[in-house]
Order: sequence, then structure tokens, then C-alpha cells
Amino acid sequence: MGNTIPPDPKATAMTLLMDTPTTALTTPPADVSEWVNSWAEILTPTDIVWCDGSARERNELIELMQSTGTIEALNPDLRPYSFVARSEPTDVARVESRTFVCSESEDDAGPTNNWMAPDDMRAELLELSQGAMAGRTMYVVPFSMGPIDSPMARYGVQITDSPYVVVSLHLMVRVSNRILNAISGGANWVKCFHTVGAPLAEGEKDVAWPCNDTKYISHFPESREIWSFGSAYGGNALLPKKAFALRIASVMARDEGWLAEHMLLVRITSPEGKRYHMVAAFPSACGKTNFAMMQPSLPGWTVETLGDDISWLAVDDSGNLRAINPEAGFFGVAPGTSTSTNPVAMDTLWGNTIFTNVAVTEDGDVWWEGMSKPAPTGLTNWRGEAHNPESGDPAAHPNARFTVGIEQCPSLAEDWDNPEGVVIDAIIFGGRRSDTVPLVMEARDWDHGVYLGATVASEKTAAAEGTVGELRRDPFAMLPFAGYHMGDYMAHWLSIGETLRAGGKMPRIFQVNWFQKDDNGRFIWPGFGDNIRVVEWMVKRIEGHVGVNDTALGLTPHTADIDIDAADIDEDTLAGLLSVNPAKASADVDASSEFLESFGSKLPEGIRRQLDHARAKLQA
Ligand code: OXD
Ligand code: MN
Repeated sequence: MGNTIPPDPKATAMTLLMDTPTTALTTPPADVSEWVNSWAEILTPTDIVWCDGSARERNELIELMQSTGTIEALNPDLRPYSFVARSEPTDVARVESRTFVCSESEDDAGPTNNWMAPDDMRAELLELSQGAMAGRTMYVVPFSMGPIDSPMARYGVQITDSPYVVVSLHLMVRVSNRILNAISGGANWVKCFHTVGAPLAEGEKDVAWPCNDTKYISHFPESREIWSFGSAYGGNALLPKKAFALRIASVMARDEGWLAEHMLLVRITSPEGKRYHMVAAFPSACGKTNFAMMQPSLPGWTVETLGDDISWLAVDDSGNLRAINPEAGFFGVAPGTSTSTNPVAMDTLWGNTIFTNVAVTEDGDVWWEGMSKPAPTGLTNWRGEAHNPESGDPAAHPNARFTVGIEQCPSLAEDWDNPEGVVIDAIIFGGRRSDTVPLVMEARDWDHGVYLGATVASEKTAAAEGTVGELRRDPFAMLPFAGYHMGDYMAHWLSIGETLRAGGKMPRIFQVNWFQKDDNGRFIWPGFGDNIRVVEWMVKRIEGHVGVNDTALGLTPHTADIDIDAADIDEDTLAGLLSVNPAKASADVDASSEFLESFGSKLPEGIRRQLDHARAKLQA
């Protein structure tokens, strides 16, 4: 598959298609300056650079990083304006064991978060941070989550000593000194402090990927602050994404009556030209980016991308649930992405992309497991060494990533930047389950939908440290990202249902599972572009065209209502994928119950009622 967007022939260095316009900065807001200066006193950087988000700034940082070996240019004929970064082998994923929610009360963090008293955490990090930026530059990066000036947008400023982080933020979020002007005008902002924690002594040569063995990703929900120490990788360091747009934003959302969710956002258009907007929550590395860029296999259907990882949802004045994507780029999992699984992503990555921990081909292009078979010979692996196929080790790290601006995505909706967002028709929850959970179910009503979200479980992936494949409960796909007590989180979702019931359009809630396996461990459902077949069924439900079976787990389709014409699956197999096995369902309800009961008195009555209903149905 060729590149659909030709590179700009006039460009001489990395040129983004989206370049946030900047305005001349007069004086930075006093409170931001004060905050920057107080950190500078502790961190003792060599200098301080106020970033403006411009292409000039990005190109200078790219040159700097090439000179220090942090990034290497790929072959410009094959992958223009694109670079590869190789992290330290100890800094390759989000470190959930070192991620803390430091609310004033431990009870507010709840049993699913690590907690430390805010004063203790501050003391510990202040000590570690003394002189932590010595020999380095401190960058001050103002950014907006959501279209600048949108009522749903929220602002932040990240200080960091990592040029890799600054350039990644340029690609992923709206970096602009216009935000400082908005802050001067009184807008609230989230304080994001980040250091790689690797000071340089006088004359000491830097390493390609500075970081520290000691890591802390700490959140202070009450003061809307993030303090991140020791890592330069992904969600640990790119603070606007997981730390702000999910953990801190979920607390803002609780306090202000909206939702901050780990959800992709898409527009589906039917052959009749009718549009539907859907959000879908799946745990990390379970196919959100693939869904967001789906090329439907059913004729006449289109999917337009609005976001691939995070959605902010709020009930509007008419009582409808509206969503925006607060980000402006993708930080996607590379392995498994190919011209057959996700051709749109492959096109998006034609150039202007930072790749991290991928393999590099002999001719200077990128490669990762799943891109092609067999693997090309002469690969350089993610550690920068000659790849030995006999070793059994992957050439790319399983959590290798691409960082790219959203405007390069060929399936991007034209109005993706609309400050009003879009009205949501359906909410989808999903996990990676080899069995037990059917291909698709609909919730009986909002509260049952919240229960489906609350009981999502998924087999672990490489996106976080831990054992790949192990089943873990991951409510709303937010286990690592909810900034407060998960029981209160469920209650908040139930309360949004009450607001929605008072007027407007009630979105339908569904649960999907693309990942059931046969006895040989092979995926049964063809997935990817064929997932439109399941989406089509959802649309038929929304339109009231088809009926359902009322099972203990939820409302399942009649087999004949899912169009498998020209798909690589037969009707009996589909019937199997849609069926609920009573013994497995019963064991799953028990496991859900055990997990939910761990929230004790914080478990909302509305969720307990759903558990009772499921048990009663199983016994009937
Ligand atoms: C991500 C994640 O990076 O969920 O999006 O880990
Ligand atoms: Mn994610």
C-alpha cells in the first residue's frame, strides 16, 4: 500500500500538516512563572526555554536529539521526516506499580490505586529532585486538551528536561503559547512537572535515553498536579495523556459532572447516509486504534476517525451526551499494525513520525512483528543490535510505539476539531477474553450498561509491566487511569444516567469481545474490518429493527441478524460466538462479584442490584 499523502516537496525538515498557530508571548502569566521559577530553584537546570509549539522549535529539538543520539533519522526516501528512538530496556512501558494517586484521604484513592500521603510524596520527590536537571535545559510546554477555546477544553503546562517529550507533545496535543495568554486571562491550568531524573555533572557526556531506576508517577488530585520522576516513556512522561486527560481529568469530571474516559471516538455512516457517533473503551493494546481507523468490509459503510484513545463526555444543554477527543495525535502500539490489519494507520505513518523501540530494516525503514511475513533479513532490533531471528526474541519491543499528528490520518473526520464535539449514540465496552464473553451484547438499560463497564475483564498486554495473558478486572478499561475510588467512579456513571434520563437522547450501551479463541488458540472472529458487522447490528438495535435474547449476561443477537455474507465465518461458528455458556457465565459473575465486593460500602446499590439480577437469571 502506497502513501496516500505525499510529503511536502518544499519541506526541509520535519513538517507537520497540523501546525498550531502561535502568537507572540508578551509576559508569561505570573502564576505560571512563579511555579516554573520555584521548580527551577530545586532542579537547577542550565537554562529555561518557554516553548511555543512552532515548527521551528520542533526542528531545532530534532537536530539536538540527533546530535545526542536520542533519535536517528530513517531513510528520507522511505519514511520522510521520521525518526527512531530507542529507550533504555528498563524504561519500556507504563509502570503501574510506581503510579500513585496522592489524594488527601487514602479512601479517595480506593483499593485499585497506589496511595501515599501527599505531604510524604512531595517530601520524597523534592528530595529526589534536588539538582535533578543539572546540566540540562528545562522546557516549559503550554498545551490544551481539546480545541483551544472549546468549553470542553482544559489547559495545562508541563515542565520537562526531555526534548523527546517536547517533540512528542508537539505531535500528540495542541502545544501553543496561546494557552499562556488564556491562562493570563484567568483560565485554570494543570501543573505537570516531569524530569527524567538524570542530572549531568560538569563536562559529563549524555546518554541517548536518560532516565532513572527510581520512578514515580504521582498525581495530586485536589491541587490538580502531576509530579513524574525518572521515566521518559509514554504515559509515564507524556503527562497530558494518561496522567492529565484520564487521572486528573476523571477527578475534574467527577467534581464538574462529566466523564473522562479511555475511549476511542468514531463516526459511522450507514449506506443510507445516516450518521452515528460511538465511543468504545478497551484496555491498552486491545485494538482501539484499529477500531478508530476501521475500513469496513460491508459495502456502503464508512468509519471516520475522531479519536483513538481518550474521550471527554459531557451532557449538553439539550440533555444529550457529547464527546470530544482531547488529544491531537496518536501514540499507538506498532506491533500487529499492518496493511491488512490497519491500512489507515500504515498510511498515517508515511512520514513525520517518531517511532520508539521498533526494529529498523537494512535500508533504513521501520519494521515490527506482524507488519510482514517472513521478517526481513538484516534487521536492527529495538536495542540497536543486529537481530538474531534464531533467538526467539522479537525484533521490535512488544510495546513499541508510533507518535504522529492526527491530521495525517486519511480517515480523519473533517470536523474532528469542532469545539462542540459530537452527540453520542452508543457506548461500547470490551476486553480481551478467550471465552465466556459473547461477541456482542446490549445492556438492558443505562444501569446495566454501567454494570457491563464495571465488570470488564481483560487478558493483560505489553502496554504495562506485568505478565502478558493474565486475566485482570479492568472496569471501564480505567483500572490504571481512574484518579479516584473506583466505587465512587461507578456511582458517578450511574448519576450521569440520571441526568440523561431527565431529557435528551439516551445512548445505548454494548459490550463486545473480538478475542474468543478456538481449542487451538486461534482467534475465531475475523475482526478488524469485519467488526463493522457487529456495528451494523448495533445500528439495527438503535433503529429498533431487530430483537434479542435476554440472557443472564445481557441482550444477545439472534444469529441471523448479524450479516456474515462474504465473511470468513459460518453460521454455526457465529452462533457459538454469540452463545452464553451457563457454567462459564456463572463463574464470571462470581469473579465479578468478588471484585466488586472489594469496594465494600462504596459499591453502589445500583451495581449490587445488577449482580443480584444476573445471579437470579442464572438460577432461573
Ligand atoms: C496507551 C495505553 O498508551 O493505554 O494508550 O497504555
Ligand atoms: Mn490507552
